[in-house]
Amino acid sequence: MEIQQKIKQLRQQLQKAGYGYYVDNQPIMEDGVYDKLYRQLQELEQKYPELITVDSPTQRVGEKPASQFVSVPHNIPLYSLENAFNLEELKKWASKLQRLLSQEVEYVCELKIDGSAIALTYENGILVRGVTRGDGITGEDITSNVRTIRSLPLRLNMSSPPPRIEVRGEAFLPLDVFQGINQEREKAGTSLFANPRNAAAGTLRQLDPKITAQRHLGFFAYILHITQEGEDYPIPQSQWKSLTLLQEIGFPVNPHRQLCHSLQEVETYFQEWEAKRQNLPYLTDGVVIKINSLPLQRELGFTQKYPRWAIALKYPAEEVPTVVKDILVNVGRTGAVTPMAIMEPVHLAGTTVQRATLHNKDRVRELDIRVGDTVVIRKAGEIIPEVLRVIPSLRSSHTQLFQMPENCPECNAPLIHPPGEAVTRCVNSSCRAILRGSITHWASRNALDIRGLGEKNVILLIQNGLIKSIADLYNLTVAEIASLERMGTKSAENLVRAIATSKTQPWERVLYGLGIRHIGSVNGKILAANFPTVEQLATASVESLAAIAGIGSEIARSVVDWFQIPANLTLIERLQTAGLCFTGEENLNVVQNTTHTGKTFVITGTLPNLKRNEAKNLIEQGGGKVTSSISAKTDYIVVGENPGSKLDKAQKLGITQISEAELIALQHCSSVPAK
Ligand code: 1X8
Repeated sequence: MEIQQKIKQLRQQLQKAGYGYYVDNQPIMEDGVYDKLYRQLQELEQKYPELITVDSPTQRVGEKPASQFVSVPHNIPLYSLENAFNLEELKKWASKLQRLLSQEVEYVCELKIDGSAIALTYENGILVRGVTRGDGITGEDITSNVRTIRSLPLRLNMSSPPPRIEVRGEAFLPLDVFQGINQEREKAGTSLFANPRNAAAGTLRQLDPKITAQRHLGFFAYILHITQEGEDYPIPQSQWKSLTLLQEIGFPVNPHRQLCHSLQEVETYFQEWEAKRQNLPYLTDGVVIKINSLPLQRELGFTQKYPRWAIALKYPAEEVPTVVKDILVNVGRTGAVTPMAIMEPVHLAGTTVQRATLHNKDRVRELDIRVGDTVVIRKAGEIIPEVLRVIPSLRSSHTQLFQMPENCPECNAPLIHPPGEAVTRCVNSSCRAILRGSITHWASRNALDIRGLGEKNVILLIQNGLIKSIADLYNLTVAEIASLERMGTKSAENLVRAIATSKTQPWERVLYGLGIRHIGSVNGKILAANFPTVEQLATASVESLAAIAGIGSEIARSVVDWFQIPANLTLIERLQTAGLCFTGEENLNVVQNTTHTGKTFVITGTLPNLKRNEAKNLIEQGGGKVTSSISAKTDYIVVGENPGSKLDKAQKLGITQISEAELIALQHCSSVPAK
């Protein structure tokens, strides 16, 4: 047989086998046979490199990591979907459509996969481009990563493919793969992914496609844009037929779809899957309902934000019962004492959960929570789950009410309950929990950014008596650190170098790193811009501080109080001697008048693209401020997926809700949604 023919045959065999394995879950050959054919193809391609094509099964994983991703405009914008949170809202949507269309319609119901949306372009049947959703208008070109998804066809199964088709779908991490990844990360001491959706998004944005390939992403296609008729297919005129065609040309399409002829059938589908989805090997967070007819879809068109012809009906945030094994209190760097429930590990929204915050003493009293109680916990977009309620009927007879301790569990100093506040506080400035928290904060990413100085190492250094203050960090030697358990010379050298490098950090970060109450990274920047030296700041009055835009009197008081404490002045002196930067350039224009200036934002839920930190930075760069809880002073709430209870509260207070896209748009234009 001719070489070219042989290569073609091998590729077809391998493609078929891959489809059987990754899409149909019905392997058509043994692994050994597959490997043998694969090696044959590899050898032939090595011998005849001019015959290698991009759609060859050997070409899924590219060689070189990228240095960055390129932003590209979408060929067709990716809209997000309007959400409905209950059947009432679904009915409203449907009756509006009935009015607009004045005819009976069919609906297609599909599961809403909790992953990361991507857009794929095939030219002449070959995968040429994969792009993240981004803001829906532009995304990032992640073609080399998309190619590593084994269930995705590199070449379409069509005899006469059109010049171009666009496919939309969801990339996701199967739950078992997700758990494996987090187990590895735990062993390696890297931070864990909060949930499979974040992990999928992170995996798609890996610069090294080899890593993406190892992570075994799955994919389901759900939208097909095709405008040209072919010999072996007509252009589908319905969503249902599009899904069939997608499947025929080689895409994995979720099998749990249903064509419904009435809204009643849609409701039944939704209710059926509420329970059944628990047994799927991937996460779903709702059901997507689309008008079946594509001509009707075109007639309905789009609003500013959403297609009118589709809606996402979400399942309520998952709640699960578990048993409280213990109630501990945690002392943070500000001395705030937070009660935490330690529970029997349970699976919740894609992660294993065994701790939940109980917030404060008032909340504990309200819950009446006791060790041994069965409780219901919920995770609503936030990483730390919370206890929603106790199930009193499952309480055994001899339980004891939990009492907040009178003394600090770390240093035994008496705890303080400031009048009018729910918080309980340790005010012993030499409490080791406060020291631990302060140093960890000093080293954290937005402060002095000392790599390798996470909480574990901070504890190690404190326990071995090597540091009693932030300033002691700057006297540490390689020999001292290397003498500690689990610390080699190499990591000791790296740590000493990272600590030394922190001396180049600017004044605003040093100020933030000091951990003065109410001085987060935004206020740190504002103060550093207004007070170019620490001496000026240390002698400022409450009035002069409070006169600065963005600094209220409570913040002003907290700064003045901090500089009254002799130990803090000693700390500054020592840090100055060590060479840290306590001066900056006077620049009263750092925070310019933008649409964000002076506005207060709260973020809830997981944003589609931006990490929390990134969203925060964006707001702060615009002169806005991010706080963690909703109050009447909040101007905007930025709402992501699985919003928490903050959203309910914001709705009650009538606070303007914006999406990530609107947040980004706010930065670039001056039109602020009316408040
Ligand atoms: C998002 C999703 C859609 C579907 C499934 N999962 C999603 N996450 C679907 O249509 N089957 S559609 C969609 C969107 O348009 N934003």
